[in-house]
Amino acid sequence: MTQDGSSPDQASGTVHPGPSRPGADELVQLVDPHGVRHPHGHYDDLVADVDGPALRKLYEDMVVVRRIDAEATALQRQGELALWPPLLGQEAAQIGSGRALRADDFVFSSYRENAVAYCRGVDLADLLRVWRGNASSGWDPYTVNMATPQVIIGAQTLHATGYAMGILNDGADAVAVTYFGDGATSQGDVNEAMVFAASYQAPVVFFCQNNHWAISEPVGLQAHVPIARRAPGFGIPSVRVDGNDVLACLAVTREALARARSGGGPTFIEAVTYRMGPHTTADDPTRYRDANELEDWAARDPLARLATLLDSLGLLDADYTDSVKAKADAVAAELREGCLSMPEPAPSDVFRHVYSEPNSWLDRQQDHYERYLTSFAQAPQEGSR
Ligand SMILES: Cc1ncc(C[n+]2csc(CCOP(=O)(O)OP(=O)(O)O)c2C)c(N)n1
Repeated sequence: MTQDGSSPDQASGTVHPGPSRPGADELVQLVDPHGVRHPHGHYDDLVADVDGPALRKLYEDMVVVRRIDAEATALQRQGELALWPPLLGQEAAQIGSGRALRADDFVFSSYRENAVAYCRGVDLADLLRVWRGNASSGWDPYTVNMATPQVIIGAQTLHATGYAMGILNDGADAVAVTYFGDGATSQGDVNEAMVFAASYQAPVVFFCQNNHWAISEPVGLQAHVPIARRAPGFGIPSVRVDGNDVLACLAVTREALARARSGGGPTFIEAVTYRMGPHTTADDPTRYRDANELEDWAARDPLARLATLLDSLGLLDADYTDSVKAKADAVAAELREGCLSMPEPAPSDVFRHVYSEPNSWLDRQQDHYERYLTSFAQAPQEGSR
């Protein structure tokens, strides 16, 4: 028997589930791509409290974060941001998991989890600060319990595991949650993080958004079996979930958090979703991606399916959709205003926040740099002689 009560099959490398837990290959789905809700023997209980108003709130969240994404993309196209990593298509994975978290849990994400940041209450302008080149980092992690975006692929999984080991030492019942992509699972860091998480039974949730592409590399190149199958090899129970089904993502994340809080250790979640936009605004996916594939996934759009479900429940009336649109427009306007009114940093600000305490070596560099900049003001202007 393994730690989660399942029996390992050495020949295939898979872990067969115990009687009540789904296996690593089952794609947990509560709402299908046509917006039809299906009963699930194990996961229904975990979302039994999600009534009509709660479903509407999840829909509103997804509409708002899609609008944030569109506005930030527009700002980049207008030259106001240097770069933007769109989350289009991944709203359900991020809102479903993000809304499962408690305020004292701590998130360690990569650069695409802007919807998770929205759930944590990150200030809208702070979402853009780093992409505008205005600051080397976005926000104070301790005010929202979310580290600033990690660009080094997979590094944040180690930070999360270390933080989770700290939670154990403190005797607290918070959980560290780390987000990363399918490509990141090829990194040593992610595998090392899983070894430590399993060894210490650390309260950490590994949330992998399998969006099918690591820039131009398709997931099949690196993963010949479902990614969720890897974690049991480290002794970590795993689950595959339909990443475009917000309710299912909420359910599996709640289960993983409950396991971690009650001393059950780490869980690996593979949310099977799709990046409908480019990797970043600097990328052109038409150079490597088949248009038919995009069309197939657009038919599984996470927002459209929840809208269909709400409609079938009589919860998608015009008053409601108008109010959701008004909220999304207001958030987008606030985002734009926050971006355009950001004070420009001074050149010497690049030396701030490098060390937490004064550092004479850095002070000397700053002094040299300031004298260098002053030299331009003192240099004779061309044509003045
Ligand atoms: C350690 C490291 N290697 C390479 C890169 C360059 N890089 C940036 S994004 C990316 C692909 C990441 O794909 P995935 O983990 O699937 O996440 P996604 O961007 O699809 O959300 C790579 C290789 C990097 N940032 N860090």
